[in-house]
Amino acid sequence: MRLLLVHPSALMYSEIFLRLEPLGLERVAAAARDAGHTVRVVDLQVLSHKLLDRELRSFQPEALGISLNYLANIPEAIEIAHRAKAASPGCFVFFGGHSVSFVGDHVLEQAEGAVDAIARGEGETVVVPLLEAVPDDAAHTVPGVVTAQGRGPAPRMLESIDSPRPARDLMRRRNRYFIGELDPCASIEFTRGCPWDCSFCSAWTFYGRSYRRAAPEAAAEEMASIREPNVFIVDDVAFIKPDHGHGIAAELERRNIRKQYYLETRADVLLRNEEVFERWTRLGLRYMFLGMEALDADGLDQFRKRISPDENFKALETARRLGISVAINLIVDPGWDEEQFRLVREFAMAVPEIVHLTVMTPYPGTEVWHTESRQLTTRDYRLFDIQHAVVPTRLPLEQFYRELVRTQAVINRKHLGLRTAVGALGILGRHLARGQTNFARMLWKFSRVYNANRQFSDHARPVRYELPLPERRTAAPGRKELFVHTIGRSGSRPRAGAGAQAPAGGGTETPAGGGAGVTAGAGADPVAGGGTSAEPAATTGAATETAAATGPGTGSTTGTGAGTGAGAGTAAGNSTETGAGTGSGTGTTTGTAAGDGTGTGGGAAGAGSASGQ
Ligand code: B12
Ligand code: SF4
Repeated sequence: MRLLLVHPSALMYSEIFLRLEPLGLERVAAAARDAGHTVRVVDLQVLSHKLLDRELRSFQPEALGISLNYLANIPEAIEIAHRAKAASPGCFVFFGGHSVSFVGDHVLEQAEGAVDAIARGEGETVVVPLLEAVPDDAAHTVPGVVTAQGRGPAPRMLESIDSPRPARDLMRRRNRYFIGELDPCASIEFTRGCPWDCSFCSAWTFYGRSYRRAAPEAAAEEMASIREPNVFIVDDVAFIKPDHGHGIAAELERRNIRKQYYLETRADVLLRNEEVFERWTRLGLRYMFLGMEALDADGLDQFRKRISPDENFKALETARRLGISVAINLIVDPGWDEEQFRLVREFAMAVPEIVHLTVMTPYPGTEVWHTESRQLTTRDYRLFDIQHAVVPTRLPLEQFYRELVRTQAVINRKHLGLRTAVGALGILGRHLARGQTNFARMLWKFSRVYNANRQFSDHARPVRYELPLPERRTAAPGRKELFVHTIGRSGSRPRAGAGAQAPAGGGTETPAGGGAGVTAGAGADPVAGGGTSAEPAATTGAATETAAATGPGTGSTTGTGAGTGAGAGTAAGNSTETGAGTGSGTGTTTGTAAGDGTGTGGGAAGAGSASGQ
């Protein structure tokens, strides 16, 4: 089949700081191509809508797949779907990706027939069965697929993220992908999923709280195949498991691969695994993004970051010592007043790091989507880009944006101040000499992109496509209700011996176990690989939460195991938590740990269970 895959245009942020290759779409493209389909990709971050229209006419795709990791791109994608149907009425149009997986039914309705199917969850496992089902009009029977006729079984997860390798060769104008001064820049994935459970984030809910790792040899082979001198590591939290970080480093050293790297991680992971990061600086690690989110303990607790301000600040010192440039993210609450903005400006000026601000936004698929008590002031998809306020602001909206932009401008001036500008000129010269203009454009674009009037007037645009309304809850919904992937990998059965415990509520959690399971055979713990660990579950709170899993399952990446696991704990707050899991099966590369929890106040009660293979 002729398949055209499209990534929508860049959003606000990407106009200025970064624009990166759509790795997920490239992997979907690779899976389809490996199965014999003829595949083309158009990335509208770097190519024009005109070119897309030409491609629709000349390639005459039989199927069109659009990537929707970002809610804000949904209106654009629906419009492309309408254009595609007009250009070739027989073309089967489907959407896939992170965000659309949470609002699939709704988007189908809004598209009024222009979209035939939504593929929820990971694209590599769904694309081929979906294309095969199209001629028989059986798309609605495929796992993960939702159509107007009905929905297939739960989406399937990849056995191993080692393959398919992204079809980078299908991308045009790769030189336009960059992040800051890493220009041009490719992307790579070492791990998939996040074991934490921050309340504002959907990274963990999408993958059902699972966590998978690429084999170090496969990761290094892929790195060797990348032409760009700079690489962005897309993992939500890089180097959670030190053995994995060291393993890939060793393979890169063996192959003598040197590039410059940018990654995202957590402060506690940096502190715990400093030696891994130190080793990576020798391989070229230059930049790091730390989602600090809040400066105070209350804010961190509210987001369930499970970290303390002290750890955050210590991590900054560690990064400075290692010579890694850090960008920090802070979440701006729409309830902030002038004083709170002033405090952030003061902080931003006092530290050498780059400070990014994002506006607290309840997203479908997150806990805050259900629990945020403030009503949405808009349901315009385009404003859900974490640069706009979508719940009431304490300051008048216009003034809120003025404070936000003023704060961003102060931070920006700090980095484009005289000293930095002189430094930047050197970098600029080198980039321009190689014909790379992304970094140069970034330097001039700030005031056009970050503009209070522009942001305010965005709210007055006519709205055609709107988000569904959240179902209001008084307590956080059960975890599994939020998950896109719930049953583990393809054809999986309940996993051996994992009394997996989903951390919830305040307190400390000490999971330990040996059933076959999460990546390296840990019973349940999201962060430690070897079967035992102690992981702080939250920074404050009186609750204590314990979990234990036992079982004779082997924990290696290829082992088999069977066993039973049980976790039980009591929380001294308002909660009790118990977990139990039984099962048998084969542990391959990963397992899925999932816990049910409904919480009241500072705690949670629920059944921890684990599924996988
Ligand atoms: C890397 C990343 C980026 C990169 C690269 C983006 C790009 N061009 O692809 C950068 C840094 C640029 C970025 C920017 C932003 N990001 Co971002 N990003 C991520 C991150 C960490 C990983 C994405 C990734 O590459 N994963 C690896 C690949 C292999 O997986 P994947 O892309 O999800 O693709 C798989 C499936 O989604 C699916 N799939 C994807 N496309 C398609 C298409 C079809 C047809 C099908 C069938 C399937 C399918 O199959 C793929 C393979 O399994 C995710 C978090 C996460 N874990 O998903 C956040 C995430 C997607 N980003 C988020 C946000 C908010 C943003 C920003 C808006 C704000 C910001 N944080 O700066 C900007 C705007 C981006 C833009 N479009 O302009 C949110 C999305 C929220 C939402 N509901 O809209 C996420 C979920 C993070 C979070 N904590 O909540 N991001
Ligand atoms: S640690 Fe990061 S990726 Fe993981 S749940 Fe929290 S915010 Fe999301």
